[in-house]
Amino acid sequence: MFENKSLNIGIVCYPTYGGSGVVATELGLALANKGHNIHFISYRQPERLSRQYFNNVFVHEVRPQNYPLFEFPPYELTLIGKIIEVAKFEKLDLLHVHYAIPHAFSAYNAKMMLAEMGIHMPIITTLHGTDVTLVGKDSSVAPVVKYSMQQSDYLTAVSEFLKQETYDYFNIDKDIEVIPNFVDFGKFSKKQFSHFKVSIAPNNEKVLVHVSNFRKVKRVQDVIKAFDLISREIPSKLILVGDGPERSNMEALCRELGTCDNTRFIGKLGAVEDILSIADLFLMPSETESFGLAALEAMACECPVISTDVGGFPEINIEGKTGYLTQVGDYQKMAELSIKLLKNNGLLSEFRKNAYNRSLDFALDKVLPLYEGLYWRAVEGVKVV
Ligand code: GMT
Repeated sequence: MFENKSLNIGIVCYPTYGGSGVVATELGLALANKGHNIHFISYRQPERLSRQYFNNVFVHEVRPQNYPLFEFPPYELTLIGKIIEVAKFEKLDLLHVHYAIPHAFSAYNAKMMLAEMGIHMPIITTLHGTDVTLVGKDSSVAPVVKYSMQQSDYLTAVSEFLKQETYDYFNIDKDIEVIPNFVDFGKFSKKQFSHFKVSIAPNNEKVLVHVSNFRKVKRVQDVIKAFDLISREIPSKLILVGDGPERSNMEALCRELGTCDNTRFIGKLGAVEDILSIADLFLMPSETESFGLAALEAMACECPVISTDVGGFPEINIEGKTGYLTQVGDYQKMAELSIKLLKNNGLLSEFRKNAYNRSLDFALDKVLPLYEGLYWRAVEGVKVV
């Protein structure tokens, strides 16, 4: 019905290396590929946009004012101002905000001010995780988060877990649609990198990988402790991708355990898929995880996952098929299961295949129409199937 029409879509997001920032950016690029005009609004150019030029993708930076009076420059105010400017002059049809704090609140205020100017702008808020499960629960912001969610025209969550968690904690009276995160197989698929594998694992050691932003919630210490046990049984290498507040502590732990020679901290590598292509196992011991996009990307590269059994993990990682689910903090179990899998090449190949097949359920071309359908409903007030 609307196949030949394009929309002017505003996307408010964090410009981060992983998580909601990446989902927002990849979604915007996929929509741009389909002919929509995409306007990113963020405090910096989103990481994944710096690689290529797109004719119909625009970035609008939010620069909070600095004034000696402001110990904390008022980001939300500047964001509201920027949303109004972009909506008005770029004739946005809708605004999609990723991560509720403070984006949903700023979007609603902008919407109200635009209404006074006779401009209607529907708002879609996508909840990603810590905006509900961690930061959003803080009593200093919880009422504002709840209010902003209520005021959004449409609310989506990236997993059934997150939807339920939002209802349980915030007790909101609003429909939440689950639209899962997705994987772009054009980018994430197993590539032949034998030269690369040789340089990382010259003696054909097994390669274990972890990717995260090294926040406490990721429990990177469990990866390092599990690897210590695994490497005593199986010749193996550990690659840690990403960076963040816990990085120094984790390097110290490696030194303490004596595993540094077999461990590489490679920082915020852009081409994560290169590392995933040579990985035998992906470890993700998070304390909570609404979805676990990094695990899905590993599975798309035919890499099984051992994760915790919390949050949205069981919705992607199928116990005993695509990997295993362990209790939070049980790094011994994580090590035991890793050893079992890595010692049995037949089982490992079967898990690799299962992981890939499962990841197909989250292919970009399956998920993108769900967002597009929602956009048309928001704009036209009709249901598109
Ligand atoms: O994991 C983080 O700390 C970053 C966070 C974010 O919002 O950027 O990630 C959340 O959103 C991702 C994309 O939807 C999910 O894959 C992550 O599971 C989720 N993180 C948590 O729930 C801890």
